[in-house]
Amino acid sequence: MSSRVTAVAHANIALCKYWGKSGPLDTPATPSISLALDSLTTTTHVSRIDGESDEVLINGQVAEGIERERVVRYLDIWRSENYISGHLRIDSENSFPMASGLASSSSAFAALATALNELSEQRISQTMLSQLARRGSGSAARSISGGLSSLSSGDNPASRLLVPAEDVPWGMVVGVVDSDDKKYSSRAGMKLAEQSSPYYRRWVLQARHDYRYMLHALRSWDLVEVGELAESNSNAMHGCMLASRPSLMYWQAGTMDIMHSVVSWREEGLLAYYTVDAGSHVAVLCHLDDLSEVAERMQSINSVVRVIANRAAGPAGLVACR
Ligand code: 2P0
Repeated sequence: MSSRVTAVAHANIALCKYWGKSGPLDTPATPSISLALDSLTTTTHVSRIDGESDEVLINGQVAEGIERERVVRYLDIWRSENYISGHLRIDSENSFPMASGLASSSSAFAALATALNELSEQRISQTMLSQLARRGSGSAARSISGGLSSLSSGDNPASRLLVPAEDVPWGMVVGVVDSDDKKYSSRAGMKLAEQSSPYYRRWVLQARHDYRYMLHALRSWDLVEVGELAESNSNAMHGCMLASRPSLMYWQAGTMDIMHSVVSWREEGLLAYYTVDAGSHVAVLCHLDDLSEVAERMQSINSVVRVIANRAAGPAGLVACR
């Protein structure tokens, strides 16, 4: 029986966004499709401890308050299913900024679920593991399978691998802009949008429509079609967010700088398309051959504080057990 397990998972950025959830199993209201990114990783060590409570470390700091609660509540789900027992020490490190719209919870909960699965010795199927990762964070379900993955809406969905990382001819350059931690978590933001945005129902319909077209566009590897759809899907989600009361305005001035720049690069012939999650940073989809060009251009935008170029990443996995 392993007493210490280490797992790694990659964050993913959605081309068709998941925004809206309902019910005790956090069922997604919209189906989504995402790309896992190889430079955005979470490495999580999990070990058994004798203490009275769980210990949670994030990026070398003892986690407190809501951050700790979220992890402990997640461990409680595994304990309530009798997959694990007793208390654990969770030590998690991210290679990139957290709580800022870079999908850190996707890699965090995918790495944690993968480590817990090994520790539990339950031999949980990939489908069930993805469902369990989703209970920690909706987008984490897609980081279990990596590459280009989909997550449907409806009852208790699991992710489905559409295209493995090695077959994806595209990458994403992330432009990090100056911003505080976001005011609304995705969970709180989704609830606010559902309760107050006049466009929420329209967004859900549009997202379902975009998802079907995206699956179709991916079959022909048409970056123009995929990119245009990804951009308009992101804009539609932000339209719904912006119209919430109070407004969910995740964008900063730097976010707008990047979006405008990407549109002008396209006018110059560079195929690049932006997408923005529930935060201020921007991910730009492009051909792998254009990855360095896009990264260089991104670097030259004044409001960009960090540039992270990514190829597609594989599934979550174990790196060590003892
Ligand atoms: C996505 N997002 O499809 C969308 C786009 C944010 C915008 O999934 O509350 O981190 O942790 O379950 O899964 C963010 O939501 O939310 C998300 P929680 P999650 O990637």
